[in-house]
Amino acid sequence: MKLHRAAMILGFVVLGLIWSSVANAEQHQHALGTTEAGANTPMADEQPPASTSGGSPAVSNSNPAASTMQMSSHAPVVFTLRTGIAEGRMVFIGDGGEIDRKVNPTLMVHDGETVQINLINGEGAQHDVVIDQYAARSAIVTGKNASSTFSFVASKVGEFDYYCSVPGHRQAGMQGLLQVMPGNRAEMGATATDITRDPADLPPPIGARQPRIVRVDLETVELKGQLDDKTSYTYWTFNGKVPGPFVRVRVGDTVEVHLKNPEESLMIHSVDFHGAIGPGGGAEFTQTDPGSEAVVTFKALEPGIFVYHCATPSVPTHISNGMYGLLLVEPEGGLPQVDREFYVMQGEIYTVQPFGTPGDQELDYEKLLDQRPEYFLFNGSVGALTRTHPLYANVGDSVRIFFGVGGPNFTSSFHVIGEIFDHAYVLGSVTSPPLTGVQTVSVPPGGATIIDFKIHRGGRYTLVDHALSRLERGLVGFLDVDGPRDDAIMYKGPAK
Ligand SMILES: [Cu+2]
Repeated sequence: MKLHRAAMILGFVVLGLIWSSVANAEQHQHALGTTEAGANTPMADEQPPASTSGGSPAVSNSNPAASTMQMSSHAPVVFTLRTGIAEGRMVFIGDGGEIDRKVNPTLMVHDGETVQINLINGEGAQHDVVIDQYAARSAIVTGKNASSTFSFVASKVGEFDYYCSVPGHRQAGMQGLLQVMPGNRAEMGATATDITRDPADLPPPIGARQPRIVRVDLETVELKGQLDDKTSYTYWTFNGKVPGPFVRVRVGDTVEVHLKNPEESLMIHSVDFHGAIGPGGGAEFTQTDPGSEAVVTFKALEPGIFVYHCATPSVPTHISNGMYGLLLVEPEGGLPQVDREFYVMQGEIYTVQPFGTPGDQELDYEKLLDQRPEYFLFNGSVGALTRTHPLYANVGDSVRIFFGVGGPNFTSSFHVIGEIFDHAYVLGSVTSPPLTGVQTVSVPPGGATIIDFKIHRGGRYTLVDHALSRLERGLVGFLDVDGPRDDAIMYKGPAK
């Protein structure tokens, strides 16, 4: 009996591993597909650019990304950047096509397209071009007219910096934007908005300062948002994103909350701060009609990480639709410093149609009452933390995740595959010492935690709720770590 159960559990773990390696392979194609031609070798200096603007490049055949991706039938989108001086600054200058002669041009592509960037050295100093979030980079071009070409698949929607990584050059002006737009070129015009909160979107630590009055502006925005690639849903949000803004104060602060409900709203909304002491956590004073605004002020008496949410009946409907966020009340002096902080929240969505159905979806109130969600989500949508906003870090970084559950109903068994939490502030308490060496933390709906860990090696780490069936309903995130992928802690093969 016991053995049978163990076998079942093992089966699940193996399935999970298979899944994550499949996901890994899929998501790593852009990294593996990053190819470099031309180079910093003296020989390459004498070669002409692999391809100047616009022409059909020869590299696509040798590009593993192009041969394996579904977009392989499409020719890559080619940009040529020439290094140079403009207005006394070091810059990239567009060469040919729509970016011709533009200084640090914005490179606009669509999700899933293969992007090829040619770099030509225009004045002779050493340069390269790097896009961190795609782990994509050219070789360093040394000497005038030296060139390098690389390509990658634009598999993440958003705006990403490209820049020269030679020390000082980015600061001197060698920086521009790669803009990856959702949808492919042919079928644009979807009206759904990206409602996902970037997990890197949170205010910096407060640290040591005196208590003061902090104003918080919340707007209750109802909007049609992208639930999945081809699926939209009418979200109710704080400030247009899920979760709502990360509110950061210190113990002793006076928090003045302005809750504005726009004219266009259909519903009354409110806010209940779990970090506030008083009627309804503020909800009694903030029930707000469309077109009105309410103000409530509370003293942040207790440090900790706290959920806030809309508390207008039916409350689970408002929460499920996206109305939740985190409030961090820092203890005096702040939390121990880390290199990077992230903001992640988990929630459920209950649609009439099954998970994965394309088109505009509606709330199924029966399923909500029965606690039978179709979607489990990090930061509001399927792919929020894999396709749109994966977490990024470098080897050696210490990473902190503020993790909360909006719910409304399901406890999360939060886990990062391949890591152990060095510290876990269980149940969101920062006045008790954190636990050390924790694999998985249990976070209830309306609860939150803080975990941190140091990263020893590069690669991809996967954020999950270890109730892994939920992974098949959208609940997964990636932490991509740049840096060496091997160390003495784990390696393939026998002990050395
Ligand atoms: Cu509401």
